[in-house]
Amino acid sequence: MINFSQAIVRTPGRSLVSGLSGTPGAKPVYEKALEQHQAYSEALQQCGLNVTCLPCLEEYPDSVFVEDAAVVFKDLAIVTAPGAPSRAGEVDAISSLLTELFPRITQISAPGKLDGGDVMMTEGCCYVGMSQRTNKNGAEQLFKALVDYGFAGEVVPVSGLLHLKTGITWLGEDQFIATGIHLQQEQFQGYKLLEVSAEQAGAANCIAINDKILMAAGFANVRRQLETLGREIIEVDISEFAKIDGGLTCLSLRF
Ligand code: CIR
Repeated sequence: MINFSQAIVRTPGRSLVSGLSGTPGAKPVYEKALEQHQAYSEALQQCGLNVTCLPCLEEYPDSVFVEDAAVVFKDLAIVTAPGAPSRAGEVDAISSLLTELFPRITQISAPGKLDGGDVMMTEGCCYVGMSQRTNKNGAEQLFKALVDYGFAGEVVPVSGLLHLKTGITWLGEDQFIATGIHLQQEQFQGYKLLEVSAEQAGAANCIAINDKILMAAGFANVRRQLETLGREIIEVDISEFAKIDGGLTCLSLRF
């Protein structure tokens, strides 16, 4: 079981419609995104989390994806160095809250680049995706920061998807849910992999919290498979965020 008690989210601004997207012309409908964001926060509360909601930042269209700006674990917050130039300033906007909440704080610095969406932490291992947004130097800085916490560090190739956790997420113990190249990667053989087809790839980004699993709405086949794990499944509609490549994990920091 993955135990958390707190989450941080950020209200989307109207500028969300100009968020970075791999799909040309994809534009979230702002009012719908606001409703979905509210429902997402409520789902986190339903999982037992106390949710802190930060105000929107119109100058950063992608700032609703708070997961990319920091990695948090126990008493440590690591402020990242987002790989997209338009997102670089998001880290300053979250640092002061992190300083209040976490006794230890550190920062990934140039030439390191790291998006939180590329960081998947399991019980003893911190996997970092080598996506377009994250580089080896960024991963090494993160591994160094986590050494005191007993984590092994491993880099994982990412291809065809935005971040590592777009394609694979940890559901606790020896269970992952994955799609695409992650199904074949050597690192994950020997674990239980719940297989998601390329057509359903949006379902590979789940959040296991306490005794529940949050999944993106609209993937009935994957839901049936998840149900076999014996945990309560909560579906959350994030269609507006998915238009600009956002998944469930990227909308919050959980600790
Ligand atoms: C971006 O391209 O940066 C945003 N439009 C989506 C970020 C999604 N973040 C994540 O998966 N961790």
